[in-house]
Amino acid sequence: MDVKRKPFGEMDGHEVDSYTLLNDSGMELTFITYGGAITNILAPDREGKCENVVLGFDTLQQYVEHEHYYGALIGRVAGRIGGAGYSSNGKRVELTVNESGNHLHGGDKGFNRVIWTVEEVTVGRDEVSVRLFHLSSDGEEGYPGNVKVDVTYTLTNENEIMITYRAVPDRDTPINMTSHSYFNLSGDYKGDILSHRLKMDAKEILELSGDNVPTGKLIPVKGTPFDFREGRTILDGMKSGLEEGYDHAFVLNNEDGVISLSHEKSGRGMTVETDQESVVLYTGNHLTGELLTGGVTGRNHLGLCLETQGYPDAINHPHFPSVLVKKGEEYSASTTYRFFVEE
Ligand code: FUC
Repeated sequence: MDVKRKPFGEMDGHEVDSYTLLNDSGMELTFITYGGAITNILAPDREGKCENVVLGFDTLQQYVEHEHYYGALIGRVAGRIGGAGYSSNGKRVELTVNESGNHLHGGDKGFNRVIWTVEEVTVGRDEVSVRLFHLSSDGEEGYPGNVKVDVTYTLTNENEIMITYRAVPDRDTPINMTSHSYFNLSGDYKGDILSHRLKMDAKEILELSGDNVPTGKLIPVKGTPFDFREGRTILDGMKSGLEEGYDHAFVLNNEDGVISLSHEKSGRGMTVETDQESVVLYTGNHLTGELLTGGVTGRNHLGLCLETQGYPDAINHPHFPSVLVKKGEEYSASTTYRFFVEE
């Protein structure tokens, strides 16, 4: 077990570092302090070959310029907030508008665009972890209150990656964080994600309006392209009536909140376990041709995101589980990704 730090670049006079967490069987997790973005995850295939299973770039400049949130930490609030605002205690709070009249992924300068401070590096016998810190200030992107945010990346000898989020505001504010990695289990982007098989115990999705904002209604998945309860490939789901791909929040069944993604050819699999109420499945429907790690060009459906979180736009739907964190209270969330190989 080890953690290695390397300079990754410089932004506005601030150094950006990359940290690589290594376990004893060759698995690696690399992230950068800019956006806390995961740049690389090396995971073994059936033959034991470790290859990269997330989309990422080689340079800081690309991370600064692109618009797809590759691997980044998302906050204060993931997903869209309809009308870029909400009402709380009889007062209207206006947030930055950054997508067709709405607020997306924390605004123009969300948690994906700040340089996180490394607070603590821990190297244990069977796990290593790095804790990141960001002080989100009062009024940032319209949100009330200062928020002390920390995120810990942990890699274990069981080939698990754990992401834990904690945040304490000094005024009431919505907080709903996630991680925006685009997974591709084929290894070094040898294929797209259409052949990946996804299984999850989600009986409902959130209905969306034309601009992708939840309407407040839940729709049963039975008999729709959204039914992954028995497991199916992404292509199979899309062929059943969703040509463009997925960009939807699925309601997780808390008793068995395990999601499983696998890629038959390489034998790689990953389970995702979370304490969050929903997961946004985004199949990279609008990826553009940037040059990715290893010289591969980005394209649609080259990666898929499983963004575990509270319900998007919950702040505008009182019957959704609340994402409002009260002054002095602690927000916490945790998601574990366990990599395995199929025989
Ligand atoms: C996802 C989606 C969005 C968006 C973005 C890059 O979370 O919900 O539609 O395009 O990430």
